[in-house]
Amino acid sequence: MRNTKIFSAPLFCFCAFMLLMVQTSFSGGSQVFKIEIVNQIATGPKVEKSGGLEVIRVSKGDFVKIFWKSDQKTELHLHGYNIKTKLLAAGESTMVVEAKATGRFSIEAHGFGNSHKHKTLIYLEVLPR
Ligand SMILES: [Cu+2]
Repeated sequence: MRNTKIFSAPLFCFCAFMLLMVQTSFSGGSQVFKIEIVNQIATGPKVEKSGGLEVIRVSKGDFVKIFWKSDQKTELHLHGYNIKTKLLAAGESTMVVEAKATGRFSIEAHGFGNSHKHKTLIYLEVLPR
């Protein structure tokens, strides 16, 4: 019984902190995208085509979750935000972005398989509210 008292205070603090975090990060909308990369081409529902490449379009303040799936091993790099996500062949990964900065940011593959060539796959476009 003594142990429960010791653990309840930090747990309460942690929960209160998480609740605060969730509230602040959800000040915008919550956006979920599922992107599949096949033969080094990224597509998915809810993406738009602009300037020859697909675009993930969100608004400033949005909490963006991108679920990635790829047929080849690669490392994704969201420029500007500088977020990197590793993907295994036939694997899935999640990229989480708090869309604080507006603009168009390229999401590059830093090599596919054993190649190290960089290739822009898709853009993240953050529009002002
Ligand atoms: Cu890069």
